[in-house]
Amino acid sequence: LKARSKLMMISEHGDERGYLTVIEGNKTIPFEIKRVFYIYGTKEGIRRGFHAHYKTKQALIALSGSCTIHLDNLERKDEIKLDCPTKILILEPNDWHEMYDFSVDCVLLVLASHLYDAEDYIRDYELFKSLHT
Ligand code: T46
Repeated sequence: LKARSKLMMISEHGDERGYLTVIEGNKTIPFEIKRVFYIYGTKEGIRRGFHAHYKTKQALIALSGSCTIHLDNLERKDEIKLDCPTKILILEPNDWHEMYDFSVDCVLLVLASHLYDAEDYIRDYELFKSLHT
């Protein structure tokens, strides 16, 4: 059975000063965090991603603004809107993903389980299908 990407809500610490939200590796999210990157200043109408991974697990959070994530694990397709900093998408490597509908103020934070490795990307949908069927 394929691991399913899932949406999680995490709690926030709020007081009269505002809010603070924390993510701990192997605790809040189910992997150790080896790499952090963020996507911002995305131009209107842009769609990014178009790949799956061999092993990298990721956690996606829209720290500001919003965007939508298209997921496809060949058994099902989902569209997930990330629009608040306490909503986390745990993205499994076996999900083909595309990100779109970025608001101009969107800052998409990504926490990854592995260091960057171009060889970990499956960028050909036909190859993705053949590996997963
Ligand atoms: C993913 C989605 C959610 C690096 O040099 N190191 C890195 O760690 C990353 C993530 C990217 N790059 C370079 C590779 C490209 O020249 O930055 C450039 C843009 O990366 P890419 O075209 O892969 O960006 P997206 O938005 O298509 O995908 C990214 C992640 O790469 C990917 O793992 O799952 O965000």
